[in-house]
Amino acid sequence: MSKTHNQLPQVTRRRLLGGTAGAAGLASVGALTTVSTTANVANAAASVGPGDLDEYYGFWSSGQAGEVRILGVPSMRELMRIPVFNRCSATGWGQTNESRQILTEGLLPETREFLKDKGGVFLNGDAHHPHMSFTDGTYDGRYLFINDKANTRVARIRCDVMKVDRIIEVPNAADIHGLRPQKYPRTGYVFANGEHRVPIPNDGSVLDDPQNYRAIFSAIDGDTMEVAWQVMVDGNLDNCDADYQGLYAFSTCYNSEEGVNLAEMTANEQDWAVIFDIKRIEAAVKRGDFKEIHGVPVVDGRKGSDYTRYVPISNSPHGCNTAPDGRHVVINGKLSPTVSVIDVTKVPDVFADKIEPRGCIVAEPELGLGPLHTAFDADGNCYTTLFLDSQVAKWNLAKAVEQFQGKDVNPILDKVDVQYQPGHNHTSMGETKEADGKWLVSLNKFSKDRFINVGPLKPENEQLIDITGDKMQIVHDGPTFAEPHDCIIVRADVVNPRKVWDRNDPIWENCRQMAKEDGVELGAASTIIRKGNKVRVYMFSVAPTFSMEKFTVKKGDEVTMIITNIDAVDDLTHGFTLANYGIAFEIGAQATASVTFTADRPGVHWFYCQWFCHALHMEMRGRMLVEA
Ligand code: RUQ
Ligand code: CUA
Repeated sequence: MSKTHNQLPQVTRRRLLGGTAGAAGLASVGALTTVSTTANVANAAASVGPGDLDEYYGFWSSGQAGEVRILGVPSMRELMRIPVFNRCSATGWGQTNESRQILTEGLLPETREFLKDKGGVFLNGDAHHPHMSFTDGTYDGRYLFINDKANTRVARIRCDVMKVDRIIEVPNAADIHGLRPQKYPRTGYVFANGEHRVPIPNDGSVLDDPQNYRAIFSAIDGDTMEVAWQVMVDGNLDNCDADYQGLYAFSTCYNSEEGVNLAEMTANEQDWAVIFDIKRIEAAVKRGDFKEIHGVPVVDGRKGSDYTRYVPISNSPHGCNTAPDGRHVVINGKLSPTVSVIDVTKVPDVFADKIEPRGCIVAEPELGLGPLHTAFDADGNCYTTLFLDSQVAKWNLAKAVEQFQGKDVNPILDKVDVQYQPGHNHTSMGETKEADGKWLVSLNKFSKDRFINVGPLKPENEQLIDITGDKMQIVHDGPTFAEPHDCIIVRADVVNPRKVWDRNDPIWENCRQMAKEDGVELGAASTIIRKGNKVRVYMFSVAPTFSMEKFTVKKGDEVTMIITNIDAVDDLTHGFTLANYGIAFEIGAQATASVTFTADRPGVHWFYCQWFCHALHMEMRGRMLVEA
């Protein structure tokens, strides 16, 4: 496939669809493949030529790798990595004082205590669900939010600089899985599902008594990154989504049995989806109908409560996806071959007890084996991954509703084989009211024979699918390292990152404070300030030099390096690597970064710039002398 791609003429989608592509271009595409014209157009479109720019930003989670990756769509080129829950050797994430502050300030006191002799920060994360902040039902380009299932955290990425600015540990909950921002009126809340049930408080006093384990649904304020409120539920919590009205949130539950092993967890024929009434919960918090645990109001939303409704769904539903029509929420069956469609206009009647909870289900098409997640186009069609069948099913929502009402119609429009076993999928702008029906990415858990063998650990495979025609057409295979769990595809005009840093950026406020205390000016000072055995070294970098050629400290000093990159040119990043001290970090154009270490190895130690910046980049270095 990729060979064919490389041979394709560089015809962009825009040029092609605009009708200005030469007939010769189309003809030569046709000569390389035997598929339909739609596929030819798609193939050319996916082949964004060298120097051509993508139409979409793709934001990819990386599962157990713990970072976020930016891909261009449709080229599927990896453009950038954003360290989040992981430790990054290139950028110093997890090592600089600024990143360590972000990684630790939102931790619970007991976790900080737990990490005290373990380096102070978690080095791993399990990043599943990246989602952008919304305003009025569509992406607003402010933030990305992502969960960490491994260590119960939620991180926020600033889209102006594509760096994390806040990470919180969510109290009371265990292992955050499903995460979605409120779509309307804005984000607002970030809803986060605690997947695993644990005793509350989890202090070791309750052991083998799963009846006393609880799962917790959290609403985090996306502006302050504080937990606004939580809801205790029955069963566990898997995935979630919000409506387009700002009234309800929805979560799937695959363990209504409240079991603790596989047999127990899958015993019941039916589990459920929980619907949360946001207004009622907010009123309860105002009224004081909650228990404060860990400083957070926790509302009781177990069965029979006023704040939730439990909609029975066949065994172990998984994905939860709100359609861009603003009206339907698709609950994906997983162990059942069906998806269940909730009509949000019927939900008020469920809460008013005018209809049974199942009364809000308006369609339940049988799609195939292992439906996990559903994406949407602009024309009322849905695209559901079938994990066991290794397929994506395209089906029409209106037809599925008609079928549910008893009409003899088949809602399934098309199926395509994917390689192999898809989990999430996502369409361009598909989780917003501006879904445009151009591209679908299928994130497949296995690549098997699709690529040359790289050893026992294989890449996964994300496939780009053109959905502009009646038939879905796979146009690109994209191998990726662990684990391209989920992604979103955002129109490029929505995302407008800066080209260089603002010297006043709040991320290095700690450096500004230090400079103020020491009476020096960041970016202008080349000086050492000593207070006892605490030493602060201020320097700046301008290609291809550091402002200090050498400096001297004493063995045992606690040294803080504070470096400002005063180059103001786009793409002129420097780095600071201190040889044989295990220290390296990025300093972007106009940025300041700092690191603190103990100078316990005497001798001459070179520091050098590890980010290629100039013809004399190799010469961009200096010496730290540590006196014995
Ligand atoms: S869940 S494969 Cu972590 Cu996103 Cu569905
Ligand atoms: Cu500065 Cu390389």
